This record gives sequence, structure tokens and C-alpha cells, in this order.
Amino acid sequence: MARATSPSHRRTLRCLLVVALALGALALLAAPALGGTFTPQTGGSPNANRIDSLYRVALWIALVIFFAVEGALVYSLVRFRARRGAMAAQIRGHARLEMGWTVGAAVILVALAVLTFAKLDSIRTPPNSGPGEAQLAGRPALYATLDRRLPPNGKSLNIQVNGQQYLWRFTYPGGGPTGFGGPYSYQEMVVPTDTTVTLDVVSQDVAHSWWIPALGGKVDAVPGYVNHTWFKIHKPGLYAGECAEMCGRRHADMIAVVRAVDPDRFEAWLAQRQADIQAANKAAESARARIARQGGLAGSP
Ligand SMILES: [Cu+2]
Repeated sequence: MARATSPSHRRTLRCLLVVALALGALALLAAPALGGTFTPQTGGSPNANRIDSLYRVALWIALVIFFAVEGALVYSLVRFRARRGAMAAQIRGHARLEMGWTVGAAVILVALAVLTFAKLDSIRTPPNSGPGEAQLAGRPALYATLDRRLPPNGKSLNIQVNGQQYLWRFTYPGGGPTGFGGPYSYQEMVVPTDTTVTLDVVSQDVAHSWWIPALGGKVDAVPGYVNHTWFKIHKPGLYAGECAEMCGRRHADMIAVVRAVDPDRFEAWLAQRQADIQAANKAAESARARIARQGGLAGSP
């Protein structure tokens, strides 16, 4: 239905169009600046980078669809708004349009699903360590599980992550042939750079979730189960995260830090840690023996 529009109407229309275009341009230009806010963190490990790139593909497709739909909506609201004396055309259904947006949406979903499954393996399977890997990579793991994914050469530095209300305990290789009895640390995990680190994530009380955003996705720590993830850090530094599963009153205190250092420094730190723990155990053992002796003396007739 063709109708003449007055100059003031045309001005309003132009004004609205300019505002809509300006908002669209602002959102597009702001996207890189807000990259870390709306998309996953990157730069720590290849799996985190791949999660981020997958997310960005979905985000850009969603943005294009959002602006196309909202643009059509705003245009229709303005162009076909009620006017005095005008009669709206009574239209019902449009087979080609309806088929178009149904098939279009299905095609986009299938394309995203194919892309996700194609990328999933490189997110879940760790790569080999670099040439400067820590010499501990490949030591026996704490748990022999069938579902732990290893790098192609089968060598990784395996660390157990144990969630407890309200802290994380990390057990490193270096114990006996079974892997038990190795050095451990709390809250701060120290790892070597350029080395593929596989994690066995467990819990000894309630459900927790291990999450260092720059090093990959969340992994649930569930009592009775062993879940797995990995990372490979290139740059020395601190990578912070926190428990991502509401686990009790002090859940907010359950933070975690991964400190990546050169492999040489890591090996020295681990040896020192092992020596410190052994010395502390020895001191505790002799204190226990002394107390038992004293108790024996006090209790003797
Ligand atoms: Cu928690």
C-alpha cells in the first residue's frame, strides 16, 4: 500500500536509521576492546585459545543474526507504524520466507555443530611437550585410568588436583613406582613451561570445579570420580582462577594459582619441596616417638 510521507516523517525515519547504524558500528568497534569481557580468556595454553576461537565464531554469527533481526524489527516498526487515516494491509503467512528462516537456522546450527566437533579433539587431546620440557615428564601417574588423554608420545607431567573444602591440594610426581608419596603443595601449583601437564581432578568431600580461565575450561571435581584436563604453558607467570562450583560457606575463598617457571627452576623447586616435606615428616616422627616415650615413663609404675 503506497502512501505519501511528510518531510517531518522522513526526517524522523532518517534520524532513527542513523542512530541504529551508529549503535551497530559502536557495538562492532567495541567488540575487540571488550574481547576479554564477553569471550573466554586466552594466552595461557593452546586449549584455552581453541575454546576462545570457537566461541568467537559463534559470537560473530550470533551478532550478525541479532543485528539483522533487530534491524528488520526497528525498520518495520517505523516504516509501517499506525498513521491517521491509513489502513494496514492484512497479510497472513509467507511460505517462502518461513521456509527460508527455518532452513537457514537449521543450516547455521548444523555448521556450528560440525565445526565444534571438528575442533573438540584438539581441545581435549594434549600435544607433545616442547624441546625444553622438564625431565620429570613421563613419571608414573597417581592413578592408572583408561580415560586420561595423553600426548602422542605418551609423556606428560601428571599432577593430581584434589578439591577440599576450601582449598586445592596438588600432588606432583616423585613418589614411589605407583606415584603415591610425591611432593605436594596447597593453593599454588608450580609447573614448568614448555611441558605438557595433565591433571587428574578429584575431590575428597563435596563437588568442586577446577577452573583457571587462561588455561582451559572448567573441570568438575566430584567425589569418587577422576576427571582429566591438560595445559601447556609457554610464558612464565601467574595464572589465577577459582573454584567454579558452589561448595559451601567459604566457597569464595577457594582460589587457585598456577605459577609457571622455567623447567630448571621447577625441578629445583620440586626437589627442595620433597626434601622439606621429608625433613618435616622426620621431625614429626621423632616428636611422636618422644611423646610416646614420655607417656610411657609417666604411665609406668
Ligand atoms: Cu568451591
